[in-house]
Amino acid sequence: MARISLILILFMNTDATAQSTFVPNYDENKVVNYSLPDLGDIVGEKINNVSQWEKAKGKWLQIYASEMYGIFPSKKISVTSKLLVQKPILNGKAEMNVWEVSLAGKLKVHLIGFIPLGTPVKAALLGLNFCGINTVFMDADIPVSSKYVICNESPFFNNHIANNKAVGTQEDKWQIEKVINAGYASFSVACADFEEDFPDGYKEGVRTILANDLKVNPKDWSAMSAWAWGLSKMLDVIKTLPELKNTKMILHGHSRMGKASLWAAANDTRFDAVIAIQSGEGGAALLRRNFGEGIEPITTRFPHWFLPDFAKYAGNESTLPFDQHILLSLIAPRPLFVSSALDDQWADPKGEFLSAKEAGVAYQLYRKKGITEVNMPDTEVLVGKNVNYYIRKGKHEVNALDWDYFLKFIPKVVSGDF
Ligand code: GTR
Repeated sequence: MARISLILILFMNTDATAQSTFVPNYDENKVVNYSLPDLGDIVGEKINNVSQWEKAKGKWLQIYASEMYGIFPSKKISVTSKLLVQKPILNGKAEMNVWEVSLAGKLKVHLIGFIPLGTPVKAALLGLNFCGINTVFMDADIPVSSKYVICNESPFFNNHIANNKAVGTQEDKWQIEKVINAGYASFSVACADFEEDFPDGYKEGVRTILANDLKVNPKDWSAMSAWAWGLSKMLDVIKTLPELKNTKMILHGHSRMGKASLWAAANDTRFDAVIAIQSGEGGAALLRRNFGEGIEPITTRFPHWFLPDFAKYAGNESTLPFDQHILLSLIAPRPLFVSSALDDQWADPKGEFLSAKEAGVAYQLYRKKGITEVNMPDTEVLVGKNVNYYIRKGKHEVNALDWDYFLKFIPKVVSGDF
């Protein structure tokens, strides 16, 4: 196990900004006993109904903002868009659009949207991508990002900057054709357009450029909040498209983007559902479980993802006012899908399952069912009602099989029939 841990640490540190000496635990017998905060802890009373919970929700959001993710700005700014590319794709089954979106007239981001043609759009998906919009689909007309992106594989990227060859390199993760065939639109934006993913990234991102417009000090929020807030701004644009006005909007995100998606949906109730894929530590997984990644390595390697002060909970997880089942509860009663991968023990699949299961308490307040299974399901068995959970064999990635499961969930989001 020690050797596996060492290999894992070395592997996981490939995109690290600082080295952590942390040794992850992968032994279920060594998980400490913990008790989880109750939904009502924040208001000092037992929550018995939706109106009590709706009041407590605001307080939980505040405490997440002050202790972990930082502020999710609420001040309205101007969001305008200009269409740069519009063309039919996939033999006319869909239309590809690329917009240049201007935030407060100061910061430009690129949003790509694939919209089914000749059929009403059943639902729309939105997700942050890691490496630029041209990586999600193979089409040379998609602008190439000039930002520092997370990918760095040669010959597609040099020093984390994409070149023309990067086009379509992440298309397996997005499965645009599968999504279009199912009747859904798919939108994507690069996290780097809001903040590049390194500690000083905030200096040229929304936190700095829009500090006066949003009336928030850059230090009072984090990269995670910047990405989550960026999703909300993209929703402002999508909501102006006539063919999408009344469709359900489903957020999805993998790993660090899964964390950002959960935080976005907790704050912005216009998102009708969330698919959090292997979101792990700082996402769906319980923070109190000392299994896989912990607060120490995540805050050492990625100090910009959360408020600096969040690091004080490393080794002191029991003093956290919340745990991540509360974050998931903040999404109730909207449908939620938590997905894991067996070889992705770093993200603590069991911690993701237990958190999703515990969030069911909030769903019950709305007379919605969560996960009734006591134990983790076998691989490739979808469990739960309004909260779904699934784990598949294999590694930390999003693949075609994952999408098959997401495409079982989305029709239920559309019909409300769980
Ligand atoms: C890892 C990090 C995880 C996860 C992952 C990813 O290095 O430790 O929390 O976010 O990156 O985003 O792929």
